[in-house]
Amino acid sequence: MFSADVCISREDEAYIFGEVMVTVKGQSSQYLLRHAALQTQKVIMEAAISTLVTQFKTYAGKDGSSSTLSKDEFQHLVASQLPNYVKNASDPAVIDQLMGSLDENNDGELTFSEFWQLIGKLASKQGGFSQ
Ligand SMILES: [Ca+2]
Ligand SMILES: [Ca+2]
Repeated sequence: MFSADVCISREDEAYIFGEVMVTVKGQSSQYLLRHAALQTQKVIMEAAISTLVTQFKTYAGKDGSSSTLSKDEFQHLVASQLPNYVKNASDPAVIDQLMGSLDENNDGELTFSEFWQLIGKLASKQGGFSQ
């Protein structure tokens, strides 16, 4: 038999503090609890945004303008970072078509906001949201 009693003693923005009394086969053990509070959700999202920006800059910095993605840079980013979401990224026709659909001003380079549309589309698809 297993039972657990949780007693919350204090919580702040980042953590919930308390004690957990776990009883297994009549033997009780007490543990101090320090559990990340709801804040965790926000931190995970911030980390995701930071990753997107960092990766964009890394790939955009390889040639030409360091703040935009050339077709080559875009192809490398998609092939290595989004292999399960964008199939056949090694096919130049797939990259041409995808890049064309994102490059709003048709200058052959993707700014972060042009690139961001792809993330939005992939995220909507992943979540099953209508577009
Ligand atoms: Ca570039
Ligand atoms: Ca552009």
